[in-house]
Amino acid sequence: MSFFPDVPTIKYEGPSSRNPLAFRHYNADEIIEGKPMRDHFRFAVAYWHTMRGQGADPFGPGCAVRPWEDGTDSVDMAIKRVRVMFEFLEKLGVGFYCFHDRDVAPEGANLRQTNAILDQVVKVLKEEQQRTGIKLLWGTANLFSNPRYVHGAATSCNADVFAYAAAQVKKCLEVTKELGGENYVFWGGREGYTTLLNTDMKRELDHLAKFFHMAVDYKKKIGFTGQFLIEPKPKEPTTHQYDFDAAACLNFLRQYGLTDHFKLNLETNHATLAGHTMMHDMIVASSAGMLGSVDANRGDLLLGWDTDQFPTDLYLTTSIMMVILDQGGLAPGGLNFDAKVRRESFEPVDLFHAHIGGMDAFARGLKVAAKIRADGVLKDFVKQRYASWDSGIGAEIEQGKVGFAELETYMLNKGNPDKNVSGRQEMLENILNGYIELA
Ligand code: XLS
Ligand code: NI
Ligand code: NI
Repeated sequence: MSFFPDVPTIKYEGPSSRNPLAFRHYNADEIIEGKPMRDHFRFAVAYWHTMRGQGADPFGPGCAVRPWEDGTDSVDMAIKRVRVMFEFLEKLGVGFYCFHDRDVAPEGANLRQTNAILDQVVKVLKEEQQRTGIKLLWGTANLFSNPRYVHGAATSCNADVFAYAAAQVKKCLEVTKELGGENYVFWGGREGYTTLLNTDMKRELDHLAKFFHMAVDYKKKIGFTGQFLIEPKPKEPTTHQYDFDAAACLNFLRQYGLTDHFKLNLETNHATLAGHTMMHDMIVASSAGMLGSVDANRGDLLLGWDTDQFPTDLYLTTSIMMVILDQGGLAPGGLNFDAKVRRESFEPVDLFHAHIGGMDAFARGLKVAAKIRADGVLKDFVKQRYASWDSGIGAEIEQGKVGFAELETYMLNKGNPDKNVSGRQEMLENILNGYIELA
């Protein structure tokens, strides 16, 4: 039985294809920089958007047409949805998926029942993974939907809620391990505040760090070897989220002695909500050796919230792939489409169009980035721009051989600095455009 009877397996047909249900650029086996495309990206589909997103917004309910849904949140429905998800993944040719515990299985009346239900669904997930060879990129616990998390989870003012969250993450770690998950993500759902008038920020941050240390201990205890990832986001649902951006997360991890155990999972729309470009946050993380994985999406510059759109912008995908290639890849991380179709795109086939577009845009971004790297144009320009640091006084500064007094003597003798040269931004943008035109 097929849940997408009208959709064939999506194939690569090349740039001239006009078939909307084909890849024009994503060619999984094509070798770029010595590696097949599929291994550069490690694409994943997000269970919460693709299987659970119904298109609700604050002005109306979801109106997505999903013929396989029976309108219930039953365990049977959860199991059926697993089959739908894996048919979708297979037809799309994507090798990974990601989930929250609550996306895949409903809650029971108490923690014990909830865990038992999760186990039932995990059995089916495992079966489908074995049947298809599709893998779990990362698991995560939903610590934000249930009303118990109204004040946060690890940063709640209610110690019992912290305890419940710990138990939930414990179970989710076990399940992620059971499914061979390659990473585990902590996105701080409601870990933040809406007003400082009722908030003890220092205490909440101490608790958050304590929670992470407990997770590290438990990970060791059960021998889970996946990479832990923190996902920054500056706001939404809270006014201020503690894991604001890459820099704030790195500072937090350093302050609390957690850097050896975590890397970052960066999401485009979160970076832009923080007032950064994705490339900015990626370079912050990557240059600290802390870029672990990417939630691939984009925002809408006209809207101030997390619109989670599919990434189709070639400048965006090119910049992301430049950083990924520069750091030698993302594995064990990957590119997870934390993205949803628009409310108006309510048919099942739209889920395919959306992912195809994202994958094609990344394929082009990869080709452009690889070509720019091979030609060395930007690298050579940057190298030349900093040439004054390669010898003479610049090298002495970098090597720590001189201080203020020596620099004063140097400048008193020289009189004035060497002339500055142009940054050539427009020329570089033109060069980039030239590469994008060719891709
Ligand atoms: C929400 C986050 C979330 C995480 C997983 O904005 O992006 O979807 O990726 O909890
Ligand atoms: Ni995300
Ligand atoms: Ni998001």
